Amino acid sequence: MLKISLIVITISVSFTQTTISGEISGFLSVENSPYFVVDELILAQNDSLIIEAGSQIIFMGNHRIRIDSSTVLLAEGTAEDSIIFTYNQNDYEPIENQFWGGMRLLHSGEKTIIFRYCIIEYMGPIPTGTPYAGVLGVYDSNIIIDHCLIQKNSGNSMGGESSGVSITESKGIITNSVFKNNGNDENNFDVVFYGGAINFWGARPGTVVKNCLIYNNYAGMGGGVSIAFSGDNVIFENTLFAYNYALTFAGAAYIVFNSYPVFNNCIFNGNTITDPNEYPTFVTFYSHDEISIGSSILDDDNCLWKGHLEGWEFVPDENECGCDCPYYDFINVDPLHVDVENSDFSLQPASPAINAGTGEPDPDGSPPDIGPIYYHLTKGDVNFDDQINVMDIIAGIQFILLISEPLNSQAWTFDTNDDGNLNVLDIIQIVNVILEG
Ligand SMILES: [Ca+2]
Ligand SMILES: [Ca+2]
Ligand SMILES: [Ca+2]
Repeated sequence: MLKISLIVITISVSFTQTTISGEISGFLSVENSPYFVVDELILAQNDSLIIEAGSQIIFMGNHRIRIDSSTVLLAEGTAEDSIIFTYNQNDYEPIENQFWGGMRLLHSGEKTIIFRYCIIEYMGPIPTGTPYAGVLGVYDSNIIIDHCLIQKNSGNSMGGESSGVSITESKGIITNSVFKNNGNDENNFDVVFYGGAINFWGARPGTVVKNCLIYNNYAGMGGGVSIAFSGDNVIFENTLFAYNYALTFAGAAYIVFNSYPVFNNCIFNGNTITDPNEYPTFVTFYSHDEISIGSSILDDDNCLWKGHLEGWEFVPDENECGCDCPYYDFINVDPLHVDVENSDFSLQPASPAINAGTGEPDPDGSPPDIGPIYYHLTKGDVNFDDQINVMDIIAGIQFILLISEPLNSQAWTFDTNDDGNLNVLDIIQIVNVILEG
């Protein structure tokens, strides 16, 4: 049952806009976009709603989307044509009751809800105590979030869950996505309690966050993410946590109640808490349980605390703070991003993250980089100027004569015969490349 009314307004050129509300299913075409949402949208049981690439869903007030009981929701944009969920920025001042109310995505059954190439932004505060909060509040469902930008969503008051995505008793596959400025207080709304970008509560097996950037998000605990009652079901791969901040504990990740997440090839940079004088040791992580960090980078300001609960009391049993964290396989250095001021988290050629990860090779054939944005290397181009010439040979000779130490990136680019040694054979290879022109 599709209840839409079509309004065609003519000014100097004609364009289409569509008003939607109430029970909805079927297909939202780009032709009839933008869609102005004037009341709550409810997706019918066992039905489907498919949104075409390029469509815009614009909320005209604090309305929400609710789906329940084996409904299929597919919002699959493309790299060229995103699907946008936002509030009406043209006609409204961004005041509290004119942001929208997010999506409550419940009981997908065997089906999977998909958001691909979507921009999902400007959810406003929703009533305190709303279950499964967050702009994507997922409960008892399967969801895929891929190539999405989830930004500038606010939360409800203290006691609520994430501003971004809440994965509750659900399986979430979250890849290639950016979470930024969720839960921060630019609009002076209250801070959410857990997980500024993502809150996991009883995550199901197979939940993964891969190749994502999570930065400038804010929450009471776990400015980036919060994980509870999830066992070892949550795995983070090649994900960046940067400049997230929390009111009390854990700028990057707040991990409690039988949760043992895995972080592999991840970067933690500049995460903090609002008042480090009060809780100076819970800057990056707060964890009751054993967590696993492999081949990752933490900057100097990050601290890791672990402990266990006795009743409700946190009892620290290991303090690995500052620069010396022997229990984990991470490098305590500056990851050397290109321009953090302007949120450019790509790597400089000297970054220690290059070729320092574990797993499958990067697309250039080099060992995997740590973090979500790999640095492309070319064999023989030792000085990264996109040319192979005598300057690369000169750089290589310095390594052979031990005049200078090669960077991670140079150790691979100069080793042109891939034998793991840097010597005259590599120079011969480079000379051949130059002579072949
Ligand atoms: Ca690499
Ligand atoms: Ca070069
Ligand atoms: Ca070699």
